[in-house]
Amino acid sequence: MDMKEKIEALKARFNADLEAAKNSDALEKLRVAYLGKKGSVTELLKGLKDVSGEEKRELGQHINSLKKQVEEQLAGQVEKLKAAEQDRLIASAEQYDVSLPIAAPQGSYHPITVVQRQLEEIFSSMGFTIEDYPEIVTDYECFEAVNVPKDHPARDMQDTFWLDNGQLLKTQTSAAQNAIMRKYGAPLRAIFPGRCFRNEATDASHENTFFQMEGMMIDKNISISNLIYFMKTMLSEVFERDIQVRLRPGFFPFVEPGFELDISCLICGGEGCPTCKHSGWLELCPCGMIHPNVLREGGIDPDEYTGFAFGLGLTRLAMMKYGIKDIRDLNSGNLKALSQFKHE
Ligand code: FA5
Repeated sequence: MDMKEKIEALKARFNADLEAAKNSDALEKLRVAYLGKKGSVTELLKGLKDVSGEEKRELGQHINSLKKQVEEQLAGQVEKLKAAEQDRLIASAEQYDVSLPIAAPQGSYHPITVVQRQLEEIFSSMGFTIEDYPEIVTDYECFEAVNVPKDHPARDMQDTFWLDNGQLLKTQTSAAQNAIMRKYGAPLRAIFPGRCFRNEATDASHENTFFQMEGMMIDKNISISNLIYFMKTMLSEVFERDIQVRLRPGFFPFVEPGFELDISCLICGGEGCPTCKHSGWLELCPCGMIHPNVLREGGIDPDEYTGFAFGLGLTRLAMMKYGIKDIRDLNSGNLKALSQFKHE
């Protein structure tokens, strides 16, 4: 067989081989068999060295055009296979309708959030601003600025969690009083809800992590009557009914005089239960007239201004409003318990 016949035979064989190659592995083998170092086309080109003159030029052209044809056909076939593979993947992909409505269960706000928002609305309608404050504070903010010097026995009532740098997790929202007085000066009306932390032995009404909402009103001639009016308005709006309240003397170093405002336990109707420690009453909102030392430390002249402050137990208020018997359910993250209190 002369060279020309060999070229034609190779062409025919390649076409048949290409027809038979059904995947990319087979195509790669074909490429090596024809165009590789020892491939058939490469061998033909090598054979040209034994041919001379005009015939060499003519055969060279034939072999090169065969080489080009092999390269192009192989590349074309690779593309075809890729497209077919894509079509196959698309056809086998899971089909879904993006316009279908999703029937996922709807969540709801936590009972404490609901009560907090309700209180924020009540107090902002009475001209109070709503303030945010950090949970990690200094000893000065939490105690000294509110008339609880180092070594004061009142500190024993509020053991907390201390950081290595001397800061602490705030035990009471009163920790923000000083900064807010310094921020606004007098007159001022502000509420500041926040999470508080105490090293507590937990029970049905005590958690180590709970919410309070502090409020302050400072102006000329503010008296206990103003305090009682705001407390009554707030409670009647929250509970949307008459509830029994009692005010008794209470000691807090940052108020003088100080009171404990208790509400009749709504879990047992005042009969006595574990939530109210069988007393029929629940401590809800300590309050009082701001101590002159606290006003002075906040940059406000106590001879010119007076004010009241209160520290509402927001978590306990939520318990009373929704009849939650055990405070520990609120932080449990237990959806079975919490989803009973569905709210928009
Ligand atoms: C205080 O924290 C004062 N800072 C409140 C205050 C502010 C008084 C301004 C006067 C003027 P007390 O430790 O009693 O006070 O806490 C206030 C309320 O927070 C309590 O009545 C109670 O409702 C709630 N509370 C306190 N400790 C816990 C606890 N461990 N778990 C749940 N609620 C708590």
